[in-house]
Amino acid sequence: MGALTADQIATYRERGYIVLPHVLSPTQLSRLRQVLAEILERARGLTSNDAVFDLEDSHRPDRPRVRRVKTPHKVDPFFMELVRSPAILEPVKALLGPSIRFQNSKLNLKSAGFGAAVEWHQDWAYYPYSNDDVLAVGVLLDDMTLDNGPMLLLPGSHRGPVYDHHVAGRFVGGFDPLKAGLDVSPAEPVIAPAGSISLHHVRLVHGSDLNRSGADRRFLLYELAAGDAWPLAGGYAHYADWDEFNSRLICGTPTNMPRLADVPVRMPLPAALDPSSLYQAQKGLERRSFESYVDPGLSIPRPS
Ligand SMILES: O=C(O)CCC(=O)C(=O)O
Repeated sequence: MGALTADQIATYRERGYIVLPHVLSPTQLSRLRQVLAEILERARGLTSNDAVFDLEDSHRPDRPRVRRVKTPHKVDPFFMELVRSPAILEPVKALLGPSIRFQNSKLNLKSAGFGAAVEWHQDWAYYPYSNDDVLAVGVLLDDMTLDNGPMLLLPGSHRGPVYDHHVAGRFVGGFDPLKAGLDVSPAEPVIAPAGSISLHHVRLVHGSDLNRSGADRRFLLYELAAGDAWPLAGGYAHYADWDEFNSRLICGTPTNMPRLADVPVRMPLPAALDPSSLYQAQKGLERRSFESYVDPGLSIPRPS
């Protein structure tokens, strides 16, 4: 028996995602939280985004508000150790095959009371490949509940079109479902306890609301691709040479024969005005589907 049942694999193919409860051991979960707490210590006093931290718009140096830790795997080796652990890697192999290429990691903090929304998007719009055996693993550091801005996934949308994530011809990393004529009301929230993981297909439409609750919703994401999926665009399409490209394989064997599939592709070009994070790129959207946090200290009227 593999890491996933035939039913789980069929559900992933049909709906575009699965959620596996209680995948991390208590030791892995507490280590992850501890490593994150150590990283966040470094955000004190920051005045603007840097290579590691993406800050909430309401951040102040005396009241640090980090929205995302960018590329946490470059900050602490524990993140690569975790993605290589059988608890995470085996389910991924069951869906993508024996060779897996690591693309990137990111950690969305979505803190209690103000953690920012993520507008509707498809990861595929940011990084198309030669085939779509590409997915994101989400690792829940906290319980994800209905009121702390859970990730919302639109079942089956990974088998549909790639929506236009451009405004006035420029990539903005999100789209307006109203304008696209897409009904997102059937989207389902990931509701699961801390230590669970989600696996969602790269073409699946997803987003998440502002965290209005009193509980943090910290969520680590790993972007992973089948070894024969070739990156077409985005920062990860650039590699120095053969060795550097293959150093990203976390299991399996290198191939120089990309598998080409009949997949819809729209390049994320011209690049977003600020491509430093999804949150910054999505500022280019004409209309937001989710509310933004308004600092009560600044007397700006809340949108109705
Ligand atoms: O944090 C979330 O709810 C969604 C994250 C996501 O889709 C992303 O960061 O690309």
